[in-house]
Amino acid sequence: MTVESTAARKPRRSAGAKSTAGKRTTAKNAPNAEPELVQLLTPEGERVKSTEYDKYVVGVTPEDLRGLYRDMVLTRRFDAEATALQRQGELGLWASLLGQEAAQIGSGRALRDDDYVFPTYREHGVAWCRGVDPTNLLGMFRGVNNGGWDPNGNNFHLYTIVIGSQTLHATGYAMGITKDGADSAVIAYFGDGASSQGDVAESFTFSAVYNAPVVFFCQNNQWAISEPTEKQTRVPLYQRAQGFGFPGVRVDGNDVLACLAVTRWALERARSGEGPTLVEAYTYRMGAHTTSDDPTKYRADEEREAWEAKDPILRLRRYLEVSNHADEGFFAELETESEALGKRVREAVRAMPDPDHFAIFENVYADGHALVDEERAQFAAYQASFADAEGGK
Ligand SMILES: Cc1ncc(C[n+]2csc(CCOP(=O)(O)OP(=O)(O)O)c2C)c(N)n1
Repeated sequence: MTVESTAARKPRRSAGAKSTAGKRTTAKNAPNAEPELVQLLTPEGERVKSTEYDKYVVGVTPEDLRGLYRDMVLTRRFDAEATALQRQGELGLWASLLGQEAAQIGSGRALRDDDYVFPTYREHGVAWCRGVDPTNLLGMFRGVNNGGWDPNGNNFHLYTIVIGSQTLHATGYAMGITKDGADSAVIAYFGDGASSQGDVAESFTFSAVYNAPVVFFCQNNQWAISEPTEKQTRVPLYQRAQGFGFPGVRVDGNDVLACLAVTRWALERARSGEGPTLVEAYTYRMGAHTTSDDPTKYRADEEREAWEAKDPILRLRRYLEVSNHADEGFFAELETESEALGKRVREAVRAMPDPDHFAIFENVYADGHALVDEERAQFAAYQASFADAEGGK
């Protein structure tokens, strides 16, 4: 059974949301821009028809939808556990994906096993879709491994913190796929802030010129730490693609079904030799940039509250309920599964060794380096300065 549209009545739109079928609005910072938003599920959980993108989700069954919901719920549960573990001193840092579950699960579930993913440091939902065990991600944030998984095991590259650099790696990998004559594709994740990096512009140029099978998936979560998107661009980000010679589209990043459809479309283009696509998933970082950040210093509570009304999990739940695709038993079982995941992750992290504070100085240069030696000595002296505070331990 396939999923029917429940939008026999005219779709309602929430404040700020613009569907492709609806009225165009002009971004206040971009006089000539007319941003459109691909949306298949409204924040109220109503199915919106799309002449262009419905065909990419036509085979999505109620079971598939429950699967997408489960992915998002478990990812959010895992993410909440990781934030708590950082607060308890078990992790050095955590970069929460709260609010971005639909963008990541929708795009992640559009991929084939032989496709290759280049993530940033926030793609926990995509890692989940690729089968990377969540505890492996946490080992890196605890400082006890240098990545924690074999990139080739799941075709999921290591987390990349050098902003935007992975788009170049993705482009090179995609060019290699073409040379191999394969029909797999590459997806590169990056943020709105990264879009200002030269690396991203270079990867757009190369991928366009070489017709590389790569999907640039930009999660515009509105903030690059404390910098708002209007400080990154004068035009909607997806429109940048046009200048490089390939299509760009803005999708409602809190709508998992639309993210699935749009990513499938972009991957299909890549596979069929049509080259790169820029997908701008318009979403919101509901939490802090990382656990080292305090967003109350630079953004208003009302902004977050407005986005909470567009919560990606809530909207799919509403759709599942109204269309009778999931019953109370399903939600209850998922709750139990979520708690079990939290417990498993918690126990696994607590069982991990403490990080070796000096490991950071290793593997920088094969033969060592005077500057690294100096820094190591400085750090040793700094640590020794706490000896008294710890009772001479
Ligand atoms: C090349 C480089 N410059 C600066 C930084 C510091 N930095 C870390 S995250 C970040 C903001 C990234 O914002 P965005 O690309 O929007 O992604 P988000 O964190 O919002 O997901 C910056 C500037 C870095 N890691 N790498």
